[in-house]
Amino acid sequence: MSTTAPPLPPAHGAAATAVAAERRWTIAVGVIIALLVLMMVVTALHWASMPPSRVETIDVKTLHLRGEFVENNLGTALDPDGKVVVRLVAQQYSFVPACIVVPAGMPVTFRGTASDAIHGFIVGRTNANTMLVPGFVATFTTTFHATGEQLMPCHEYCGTGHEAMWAHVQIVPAQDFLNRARGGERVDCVAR
Ligand SMILES: [Cu+2]
Repeated sequence: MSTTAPPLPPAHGAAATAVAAERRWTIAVGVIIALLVLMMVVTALHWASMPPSRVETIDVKTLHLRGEFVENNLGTALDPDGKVVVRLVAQQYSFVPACIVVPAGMPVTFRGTASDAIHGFIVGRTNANTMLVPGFVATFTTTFHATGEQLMPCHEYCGTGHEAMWAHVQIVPAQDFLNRARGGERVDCVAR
């Protein structure tokens, strides 16, 4: 013997309310998806029509063999046109050079790249701050006003040794720097 529960009476009012609510949510979600797709299309078209103005690439595989970032060209140079240029390479888990010398009160251009993973640095509490991405050269120019020593930590997580990845920056009086760099050699403060 089996007992079958009598069918529930059709709840017309409740069902209609549920269907109407579902329809409203369907429309709301559809509008949100359409907006997101529109954002992607507009952004893609904008980037396609206005690519970044200056992207400088470099071959990671030959970084240490030839070109601007060979080891004996790293450090701070006084270029023939009087520009001060710091060239550095970031690698797991150090910066080369590990101690950088810059003059106070003069524009200093940093040119850096990475040889393995994405790194980055910030110099103390100054606005010198960039990412270093393998295959690309990061460049910015800044002026340090106060002399003294600043810490320069890696600020992009780059692996298990990340927290030990530091360099030091010595900001020296401009005349001291010019005296050391005038001969064309690369200046740094790495203990040898
Ligand atoms: Cu790093």
